[in-house]
Amino acid sequence: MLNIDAIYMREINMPLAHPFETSFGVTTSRRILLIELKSEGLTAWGECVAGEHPYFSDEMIDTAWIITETELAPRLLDANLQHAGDVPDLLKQVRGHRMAKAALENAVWDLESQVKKVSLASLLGGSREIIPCGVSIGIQPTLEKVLEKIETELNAGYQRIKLKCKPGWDSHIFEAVRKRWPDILLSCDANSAYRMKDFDHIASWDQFKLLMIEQPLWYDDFYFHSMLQKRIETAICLDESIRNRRDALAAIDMESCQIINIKVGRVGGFSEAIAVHNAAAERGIPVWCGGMLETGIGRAHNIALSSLPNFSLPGDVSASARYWAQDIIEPEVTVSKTGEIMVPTDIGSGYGILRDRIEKLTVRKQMLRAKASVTA
Ligand code: OSB
Ligand code: MG
Repeated sequence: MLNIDAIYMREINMPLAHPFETSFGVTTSRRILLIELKSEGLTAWGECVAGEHPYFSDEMIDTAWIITETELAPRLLDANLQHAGDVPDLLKQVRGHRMAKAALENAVWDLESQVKKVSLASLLGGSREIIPCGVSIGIQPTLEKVLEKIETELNAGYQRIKLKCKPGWDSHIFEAVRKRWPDILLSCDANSAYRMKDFDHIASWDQFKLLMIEQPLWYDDFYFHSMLQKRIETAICLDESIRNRRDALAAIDMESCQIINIKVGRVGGFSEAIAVHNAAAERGIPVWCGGMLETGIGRAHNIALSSLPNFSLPGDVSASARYWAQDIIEPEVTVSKTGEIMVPTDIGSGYGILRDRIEKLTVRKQMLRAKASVTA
């Protein structure tokens, strides 16, 4: 039913409209691996969210490229797939490389939604018609600049402001923001920049009434986050630590977090993202959809995922124009004055792909075909 005739791998290079700084570094331009599946006249797309460097995760675009080319794509091309949900089983012999796997699996979900003539959101089990949106604001050169950025995003309607933080860029920023906006939904994301010696310091942020503190400690930790959570009132949200459903169960059971950020690439694809979503929902833990500076292809997939019922907090899924001078989809993703994105109801992802523009941005390309496919 889902026979893949060919897989095109492409690297595109796209400069960001604004540099994005986190506790692990600055990104000014993205190198992105796109997956294009060809199946019986249909075309489906996936985006790999692995970064330029292995800083957020141990994957990067170059490892994703080689593992896709040599291990993952051949398995997909040889398979007799009935359902996109069968992809994880097909790829499970390969350990890790979840972002590379997700790009392929998500493209198969896109394909299946086209074959079944339903929206991607409904195929995933989504029910929301609109999704609430927040923004992630990188570390800025000055306090004035961060206040300016927040003002712009609040005026645009965004419902939640998340500030990237690190030692030296934290309390005085939160204090200034809270002084000016006492009541906004405000959170922070440390991307693992703190250690046990910082527990008292982090506890002092309770006064700022943050909605959550995202991934304050080690990227692979549950135990010390649970120790920290016992010491503070503010909810901890885990991002990097949650690789799959079992991690979510462990983190919830150990009380390492009260909120989970779901990134479809980080957990290895839509199947696992849905599993994490469901595990959290059954245990009363709210989730929200994280972002990885995606182009419109990954962004459209994030929107579809965010339509599932337990995505009850505003996500990091925001307008195309915040990232790109021009996106590679049409229409671009826009956010309403009330900080919401309409979930498309059209067949597939609901966005058109600007193929000519992608072609212009392409710096390398590779076509892979099924071994069994015989050309007459
Ligand atoms: O930790 O959420 C993160 C971007 C790159 C890597 C990690 C993260 C982020 C963001 C940006 O916070 C979210 C976005 O796409 O706007
Ligand atoms: Mg994060």
